[in-house]
Amino acid sequence: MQRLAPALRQDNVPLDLISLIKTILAATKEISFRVSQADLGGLMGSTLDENIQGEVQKKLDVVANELFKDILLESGFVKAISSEEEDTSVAGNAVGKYIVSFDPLDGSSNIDINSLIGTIFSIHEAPEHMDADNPDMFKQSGNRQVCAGYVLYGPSTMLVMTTGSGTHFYVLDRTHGGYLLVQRSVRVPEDTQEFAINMSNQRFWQAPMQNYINDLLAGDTGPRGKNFNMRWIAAMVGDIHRVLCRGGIFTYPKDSRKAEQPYKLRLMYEANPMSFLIEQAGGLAMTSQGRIMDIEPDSIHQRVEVIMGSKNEVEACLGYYK
Ligand code: AFP
Repeated sequence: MQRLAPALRQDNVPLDLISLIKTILAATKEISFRVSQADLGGLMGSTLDENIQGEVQKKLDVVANELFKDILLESGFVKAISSEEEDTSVAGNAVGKYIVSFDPLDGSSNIDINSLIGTIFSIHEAPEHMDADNPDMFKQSGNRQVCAGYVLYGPSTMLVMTTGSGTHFYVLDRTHGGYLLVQRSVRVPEDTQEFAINMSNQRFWQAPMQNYINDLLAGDTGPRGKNFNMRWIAAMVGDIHRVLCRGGIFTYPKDSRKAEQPYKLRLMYEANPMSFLIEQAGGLAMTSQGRIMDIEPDSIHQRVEVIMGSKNEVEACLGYYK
């Protein structure tokens, strides 16, 4: 099995980007170890603080965020970072070539139940004309990502990453301490009979999503003429990993629970990196209005509607919005 750096060189990834990716992965190995220690490391449970998103922070959220921040800012490769757990971007090396957005631990509500969690990251080139402390550097569309990926801290620790030459799977090999390539150019099946949505919010969705899900639930006697299965992991990393492995549609639609916040998922830390991975694997990553990666962001913590996965099923869902 191929090691990470040769696999990246095969895709013509520049050497400085390979070094940055290896820096990010060093942090994920440490987090993977801490996650595996669970209560033994005293890191279960919540802090008394809320993050900028208004969510109570788990102790592991804070530890993972600090680890990422320190290792990236000390690396010299990075002009600034932005994190789901930080109020605004944090400046690094004034002449660093890249900026990194990350969700240090996605699926925080799964931490205390020893269930799936992961780290999501997205890399853009840093605009040379902006100062390192200018958060506007991060207002770049997903189309301009040079790398995106996640690390899933599951029964095995897996890295799923793209640099624009397909989406590849790697597994952390604890015997030599590095990630090994296990599947190159993963493809999302175009058709599926599996959907992922938080059904408890059904009454808050817009009519098109209500109608689409009702038709899936009607099964083989309904308009879709086939039965659908449902899965919900409550961690986007887990749900998207399943979609990449065997197809499916994952959606977090617009809802009316909070008028001032109609969307749940974050563009920079969740939607854009997952869109890059899904599209590079032949799937679609959309809102009901267009491609997610075409969105020109207006703030670093922006939230967005998400409908992504198997191509034909995403198109079927979008048909309800026409
Ligand atoms: P946290 O990491 O902040 O817990 O959120 C996880 C997440 O943003 C995403 O990964 C899940 O798909 C979604 O929230 C789950 O949300 P529900 O609370 O609706 O299950």
